[in-house]
Amino acid sequence: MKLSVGTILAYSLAVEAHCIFQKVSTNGKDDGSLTGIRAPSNNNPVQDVNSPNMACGQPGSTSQTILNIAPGDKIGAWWQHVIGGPQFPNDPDNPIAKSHKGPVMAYLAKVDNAATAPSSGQKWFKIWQDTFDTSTRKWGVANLISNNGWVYFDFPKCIAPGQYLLRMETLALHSAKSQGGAQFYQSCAQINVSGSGTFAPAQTVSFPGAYKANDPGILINIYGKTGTPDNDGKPYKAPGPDPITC
Ligand SMILES: [Cu+2]
Repeated sequence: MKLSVGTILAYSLAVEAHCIFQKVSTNGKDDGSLTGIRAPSNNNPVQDVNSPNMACGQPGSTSQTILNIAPGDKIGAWWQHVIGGPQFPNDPDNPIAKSHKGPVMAYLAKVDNAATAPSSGQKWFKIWQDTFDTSTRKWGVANLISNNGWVYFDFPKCIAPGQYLLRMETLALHSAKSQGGAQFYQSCAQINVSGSGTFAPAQTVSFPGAYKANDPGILINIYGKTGTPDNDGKPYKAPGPDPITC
């Protein structure tokens, strides 16, 4: 097997260059570090799609806070290399190593009490994703990096009021050509949705369960013919269901 320089570089950079979703903003207002968030305490990815940690990451920080969100709000989710931000001044791997390419996704699960509901056993539906732009050949993660770790999306207007877990996931595919090589980074935010939406998902998925180790969006060589991580400019289908439409 011939390895490209890009592939070798990606493997060697992969060791500690991970990330954690750790903060939400609502309409530009920062909700504070780990406020209303269930986040892992270290930045190691989940690599076993059958792990219970596929839901909200490895158990780490907990919060009693439930964040208030209204349908249509502009939601920000903040990813950094370690809890709190860069690992050290001028950390080149903050918010995540540039070798890491892949989609960023958001899911919701309806719960009775977002502060106490277990992360496992929930019924999830996807509300947003930033996957791969075939025209610019840019991955969702590249947009996260250029926004200093922030990803933004509009909270769907149709979501029904009540409490939810908001699962934010970054999937890094730089080592995904071997089964078990894809890196999943997810945490969950505890939210309360106001308003008068009426959306009820026709289909939901489980974590673990939604993804298979050999899904084409998970077991994939993104380096293509030239050894650059651009999927040869071909469309990329992220794992899991399509995002809902309101
Ligand atoms: Cu990593």
